[in-house]
Amino acid sequence: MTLDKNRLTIAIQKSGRLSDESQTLFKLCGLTLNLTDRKLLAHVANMSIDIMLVRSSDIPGLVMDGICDLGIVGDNTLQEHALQRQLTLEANDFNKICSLKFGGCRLSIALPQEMQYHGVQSLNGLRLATTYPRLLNRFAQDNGIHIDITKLNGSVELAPRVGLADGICDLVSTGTTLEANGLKEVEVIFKSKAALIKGPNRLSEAKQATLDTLLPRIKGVLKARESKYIMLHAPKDKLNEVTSLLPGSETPTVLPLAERDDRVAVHMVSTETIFWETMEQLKALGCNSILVMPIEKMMG
Ligand code: PRT
Repeated sequence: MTLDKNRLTIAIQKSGRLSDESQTLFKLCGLTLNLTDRKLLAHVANMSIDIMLVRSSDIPGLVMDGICDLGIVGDNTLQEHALQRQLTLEANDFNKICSLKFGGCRLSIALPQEMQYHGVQSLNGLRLATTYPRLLNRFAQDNGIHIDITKLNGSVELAPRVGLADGICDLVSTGTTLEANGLKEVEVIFKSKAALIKGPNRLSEAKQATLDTLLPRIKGVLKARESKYIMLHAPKDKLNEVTSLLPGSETPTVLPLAERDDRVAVHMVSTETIFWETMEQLKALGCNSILVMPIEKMMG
């Protein structure tokens, strides 16, 4: 299959930490995907979109060079690539359309547990191994220190143990890998999430129309993920107190209950997490049948 100039091309990670979430996002947006392990370009059956399955590290270049119209990639990979291109004076234009709220991690400097650390100056003159030399170098420059950087493409955590470096600068999410390798996190230098990015070129009318349909759907899926639908029965005279316990809620729908003049049914969407404590407070106000439900899609 070759690229069709009227179809929006989106690059996503073929396999790895961002691939499942990217595919799920598109499925929730109603795209019918036919992805198999061997396919590198998949035709979306019900929209004018082609999905290109590639390595995460190739996505910024593909988008910046206009080979793909859009891409989903971690901010870490994107910024590292942009800084590298700045150095080599290559085109590095892109627009971040939106943050996707998955793939969250931080790029951190970590040192062996036993090593003394008294702030950023302790890093001066150290040798650190990393897959992100440009981001680490920017951190060193911003802090007026010198770091001797060793570039590694994988197994970065092993570097101090095998004498390749004094410490590392790598992605961390739970911190388990650092701990398992006898390392402690001392500085967070960059925070990252997956992002939807677009290249510098103006889209054709047909592609722009597809993006105009897709984007509200993506935003709707993201908003729905953060929101909850709440249903409860409340005493009529406590309605204000009940709704004030649910910040971030839209105006509630209040419905009468059969054969009860003193109580009403309340339905609302809350954009904040509803904790058990909030439910207990609602119960203490006299509410019952309190249901908190996930929302699959939202629009408007
Ligand atoms: O596709 P390609 O091979 O080019 O990319 P890749 O090798 O970077 O792929 P992958 O799947 O490892 O990572 C893809 C993206 O996921 C990264 O660029 C980040 O944006 C994001 N991400 C989120 C992470 C992590 N969390 C993460 N924890 N990427 C890597 N890790 C690794 C980290 O390098 C370390 O080895 O997980 C380990 C630490 O995890 P914890 O949970 O023990 O702290």
